[in-house]
Amino acid sequence: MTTRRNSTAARSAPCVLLTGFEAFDGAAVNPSQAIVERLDGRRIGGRRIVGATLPVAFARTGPLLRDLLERHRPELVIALGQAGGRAELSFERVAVNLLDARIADNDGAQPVDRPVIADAPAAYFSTLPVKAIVADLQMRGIPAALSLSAGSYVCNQVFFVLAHLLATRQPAARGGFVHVPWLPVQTAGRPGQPSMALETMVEGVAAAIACAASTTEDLHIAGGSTH
Ligand code: PCA
Repeated sequence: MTTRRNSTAARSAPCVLLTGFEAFDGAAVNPSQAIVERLDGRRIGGRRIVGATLPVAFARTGPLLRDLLERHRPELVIALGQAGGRAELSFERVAVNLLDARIADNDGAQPVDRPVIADAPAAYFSTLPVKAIVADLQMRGIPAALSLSAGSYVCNQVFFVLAHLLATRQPAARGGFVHVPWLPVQTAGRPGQPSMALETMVEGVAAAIACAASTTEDLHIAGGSTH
């Protein structure tokens, strides 16, 4: 009886959906998946974290994301992906309605110059308080930055589909996308390339969730991303 009451309470607690991606482009790991596995099931600021790993596959991510949103009805969604070569946790500001894949996805698909969703707007903004989050992380000593482009590959697709679904079906929920650097092990054969320890990324994403959950108005401070 108690167990049932507890589990019902657990299910009804406000939920944060946290997604990552499987490995792609011949890599053995994807840090975004490792972060999600570490935070799945945790509670942050009274919210239950529900983690999910998405395939790096243009045809499959949209329906999966839609199902996850319908099943969990999250109040907050943070989608993560790897951006090798970046040095900071990058809080993406703009999802663009464009696919232009530099390499094939894990299913062998390589769309070029196609919309993510035909007849949808050209772009959406993140509805996360990105400036407040970046300021909070920097104060904690965690490298964080704003970014104007999530690229035109599967990460941008997920960001755009997420933004479109939230705008059209779940407008009370907020969400956005964060690109994360390579793990140190991924730069072993890439001298001079930046990386970030998994612990630091987990701490940064957890702090970002807490900040987003408690901040409804973003800071109005100069940001001025150059990329
Ligand atoms: N990064 C890729 C797709 C999956 C991932 O982790 C991207 O930036 O589009």
